Amino acid sequence: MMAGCNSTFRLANPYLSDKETLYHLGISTDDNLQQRFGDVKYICLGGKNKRMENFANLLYRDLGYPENSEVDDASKPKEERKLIDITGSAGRYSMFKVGPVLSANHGIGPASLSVVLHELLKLIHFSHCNDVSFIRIGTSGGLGLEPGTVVITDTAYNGLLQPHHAQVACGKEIHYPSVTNPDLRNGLLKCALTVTKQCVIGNTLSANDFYEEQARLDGAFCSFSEDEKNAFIRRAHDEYGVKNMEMESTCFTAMCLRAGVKCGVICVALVDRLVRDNVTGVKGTGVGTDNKLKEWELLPQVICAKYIKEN
Ligand code: R2B
Ligand code: URA
Repeated sequence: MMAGCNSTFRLANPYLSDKETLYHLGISTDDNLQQRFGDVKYICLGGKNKRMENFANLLYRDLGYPENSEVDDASKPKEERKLIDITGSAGRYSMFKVGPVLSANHGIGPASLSVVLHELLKLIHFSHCNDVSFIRIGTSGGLGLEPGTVVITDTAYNGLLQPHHAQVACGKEIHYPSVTNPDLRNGLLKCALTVTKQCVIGNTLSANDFYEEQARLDGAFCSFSEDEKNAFIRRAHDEYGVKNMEMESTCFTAMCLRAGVKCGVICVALVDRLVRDNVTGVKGTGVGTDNKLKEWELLPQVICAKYIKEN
């Protein structure tokens, strides 16, 4: 379990063999992993497959169409090559390789995220990568922030406002710390401030669901009053320094820390949860400016691409 700057990344699991299938990624150890992925330095993850495909295309252009990308036809002129989805027929996630970067989606919540993260960590283990950083670029609900504000996570708190990820294994719960890497988060902040003034570092509440655990009144069920909701969100903000809420950062940071890889989380806030529940800027909701969502979703991508280019 170590990943020093110049040492090859190794997972400590003694049960791993030399022959493994990364089932949900549609890859196995027979697929020339070291040759194809040994140069990977960044693994960028976000919820939606389309967003991560767009991010890969943005990066492909920004990095000047690097040769060590996985494309449809390397005999075509660079600008005409199309990035391919490496996960092929597995059908669960999408993943693209652009130079030293993998861009993949993780779906919604820790269950979906943890599956892809296990397999990505195994991928960099079998590929003998070194010095890999993991960055989540996502969306969130802000607390006391203008929609469109970028939040870079310091510590991730679970829905009970505890600063750890609770992993259940063999009927027992084990708590793992859930903090981002200080150098990575400060580097992301520095970069973000060159893109937008609306950017903060803060703690993130990472819930197991979008509705009740994020204290929304507008789910199919609601077990609390509006006063209880407001008191909870206020407490998270005032006592725990929570700036945003999403659904993956405790699991993400905890798994990265356990593996010994650097991690950062950069999310845009789509709604101020001190004001309302429903996400603003979405066509048809009548709240905020229609179609702002696309513009806001681009912010973490642009910042992350810039960070990668400059580091
Ligand atoms: C943010 O947005 C998703 C829910 O809409 C979830 O994946 C998250 O963390
Ligand atoms: N994603 C979340 O998990 N919560 C929000 O409020 C917005 C996006």
